[in-house]
Amino acid sequence: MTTLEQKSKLLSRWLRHRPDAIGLELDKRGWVDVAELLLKSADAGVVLTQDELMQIVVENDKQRFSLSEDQMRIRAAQGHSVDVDLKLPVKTPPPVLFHGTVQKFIASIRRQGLLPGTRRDVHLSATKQTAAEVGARRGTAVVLTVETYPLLHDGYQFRCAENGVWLIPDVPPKYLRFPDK
Ligand code: HQG
Repeated sequence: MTTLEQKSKLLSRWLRHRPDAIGLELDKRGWVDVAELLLKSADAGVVLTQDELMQIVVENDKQRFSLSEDQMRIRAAQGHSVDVDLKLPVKTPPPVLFHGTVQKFIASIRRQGLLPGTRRDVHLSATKQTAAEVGARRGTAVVLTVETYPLLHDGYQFRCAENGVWLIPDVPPKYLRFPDK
């Protein structure tokens, strides 16, 4: 049996990275029809009811999924590797944001700055705590500080996903503050 948590992880995978795994096509803003998603999921052997889907959307710890206003379509709020443009509005960030990572990436980040890797954007967190949790997925977290004013001053644009994750295409090293030790 597939648990609700497993179904939620599959949804993340399909809506961010591998829609093709169940024959889905995201539109250019990342949306799919809920009805089509439920059908294709069942065809792929994962029975997901409308109620379960709504429960996943509402209860998801990081609010990873967004529903359209009419609730007919769903998309991942952020974290895509597939080519979508969510058209999130540009937004002024708080003066300081944080990025959680691990020591083994630090030398490379000092050289290249923060790069999005396989995702479409670099993810920044509004609190140190959240950044520490993001870093801790990979080991002992190292939290970098990003002063946003110099980036804004130099023309960088920030967007904020519906779940509060801040997105920026990249952050060159000169805008990053590394922990002392
Ligand atoms: C690192 C999770 C070497 C970067 C989280 C990170 C987040 C570099 C990794 C969301 C680098 C990319 C995103 C450079 C960045 N050289 N390494 N120049 N620039 N990195 O998973 O930010 O559970 O794509 O520090 O909570 O860790 O999936 O990004 O360690 O919100 O919903 O390269 O994923 O949310 O890793 O995490 P990721 P992330 P979900």
